[in-house]
Amino acid sequence: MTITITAFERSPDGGKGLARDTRVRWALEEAGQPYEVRLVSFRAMKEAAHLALHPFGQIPTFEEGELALFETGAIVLHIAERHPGLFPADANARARAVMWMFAALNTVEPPILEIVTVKFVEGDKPWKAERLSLVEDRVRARLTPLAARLGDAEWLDGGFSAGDLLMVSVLLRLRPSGLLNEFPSLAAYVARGEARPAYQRAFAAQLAINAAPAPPAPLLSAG
Ligand SMILES: N[C@@H](CCC(=O)N[C@@H](CS)C(=O)NCC(=O)O)C(=O)O
Repeated sequence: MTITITAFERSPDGGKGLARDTRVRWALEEAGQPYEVRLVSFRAMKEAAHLALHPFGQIPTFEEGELALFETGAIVLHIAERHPGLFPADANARARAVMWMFAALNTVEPPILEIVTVKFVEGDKPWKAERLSLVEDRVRARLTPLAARLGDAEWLDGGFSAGDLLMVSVLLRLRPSGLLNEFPSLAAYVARGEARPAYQRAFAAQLAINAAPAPPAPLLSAG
């Protein structure tokens, strides 16, 4: 059955791979599953056809036969459960991989997203610098124990898993802030994730769309 995901017609990040379709592409590449992509504009994301798939009008979505999913974590979990490559065989190790998926999305990502909010939504506020400093400290408070737990290990719990896929994806969002470089072991962990051939294929696929020249603006009628 064909797998179809949705992605931005043109990602606001210009192809840095930070839009969440990259996480789903990466999971599908790790699992060796071919997929098709339906590109959606910001306007189309809020229209009925897309809202039927995603009640919040966002990307990514995942369709396979009768099944339609939204929420990146649920999509990656589904792919990991159905195909080899993202979950260990041992049931307890699998439960820990799921734990790291939740930790990435639920505990580490929220303060990281706050940095994006301060910079791009609240950038004109007089208190921006003060709030940014507070939020950056909240991020450090997550990265310090994460780095301690990772230690010298290659991945969070034995072999690479869907937990690492989401944790690396979440940490990648920090790169523009420079905060990741304060934690060299985490920066190296992210680099290991990015070096995986499956990540490289996922990144290249989204870049091919987002780095392509923009279509010409429609000509206005002179009449
Ligand atoms: N919790 C959702 C978040 C989805 C999300 O924020 N998607 C962004 C792109 S990465 C989006 O569609 N933004 C446009 C919008 O919210 O209008 C998930 O993990 O899938």
